[in-house]
Amino acid sequence: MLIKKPADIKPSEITDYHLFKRRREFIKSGVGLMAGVGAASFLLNSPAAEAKIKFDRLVKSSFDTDEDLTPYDAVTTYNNFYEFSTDKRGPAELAKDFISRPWTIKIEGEINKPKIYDVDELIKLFDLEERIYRLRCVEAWSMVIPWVGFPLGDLIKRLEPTSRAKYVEFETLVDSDRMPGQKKSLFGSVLDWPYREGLRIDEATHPLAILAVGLYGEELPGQNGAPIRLVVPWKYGFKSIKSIVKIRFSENQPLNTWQDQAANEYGFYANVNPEVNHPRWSQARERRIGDFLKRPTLPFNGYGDQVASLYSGMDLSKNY
Ligand SMILES: Nc1nc2c(c(=O)[nH]1)N[C@H]1C(S)=C(S)[C@@H](COP(=O)(O)O)O[C@H]1N2
Ligand SMILES: [Mo]
Repeated sequence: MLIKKPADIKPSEITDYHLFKRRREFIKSGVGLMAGVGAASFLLNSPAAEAKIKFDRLVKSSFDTDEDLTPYDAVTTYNNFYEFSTDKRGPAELAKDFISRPWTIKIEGEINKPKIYDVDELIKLFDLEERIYRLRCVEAWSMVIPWVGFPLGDLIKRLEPTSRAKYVEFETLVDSDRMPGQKKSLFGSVLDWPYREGLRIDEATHPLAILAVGLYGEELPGQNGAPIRLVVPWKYGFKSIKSIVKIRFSENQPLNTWQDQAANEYGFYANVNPEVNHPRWSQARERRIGDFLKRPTLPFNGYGDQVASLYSGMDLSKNY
């Protein structure tokens, strides 16, 4: 992967390059030979036929870990994504052809600049970085993933939150035709859709929190939350909500899906805490996907130096 320093790359250059690559691959696939398809228009045309976007020129983040990466195949075939399946092997099959364009994200609430963004417009606005983060799931497994994304805080700054903006809420798409796990069965719904998550505003603006649009230098596969998802590396994976269509700024603490589902098992904060057990299993150890032996789980998933100060004075065994 060709990595340039931030100073070497103008945002406009990155954008044009993305669109160019996308168009070129689209044409290469043969479908684009229908002639005269411009970069902008083909984005709206037959998205399923498009080749994957590749992000070749990425600013390298300073937050990386040097741990071994979890192989691409593992990252993209062992997933939690209840909109598709409750089986960890299910989303890879059921979401692989997920159509993620066109895609808009409605941003509203306690901000001076409410707006509906097209996801490609967001990709154009911010310098994308490659960031290697751990994602640790509540079910006691973890992965090390090279995400492609931009700091959520950079977007928040642009939206100009009001003084009443204490929390940020996120929602996933509801569309049972495209997300078959949302269909009702005889037993009702698996979850109360839309899937929702929330962060306190200081957590949301912490430089570690990103909106990811890719992994391993390519656009996000459907099963990993295409086209845009949250990655909050110091929290359990369930905080990292996928396929986001709405972001709302609010004064009151929002209810998140898992809290709503089982308040005794999942709290609002969801900081990785090896000392607080999940009621049904221990949180003390985890299996890095691909490893045979489990390893001890670190507080804040190993990001304590960066984020512990956000919670000073809070009893994290109560605010779990
Ligand atoms: N919309 C939505 N987002 C979601 C989930 C989900 O079911 N639906 N699962 C969460 C959980 S529990 C985990 S562990 C991570 C898994 O992310 P991955 O499949 O990319 O590893 O996604 C999180 N984001
Ligand atoms: Mo999870």
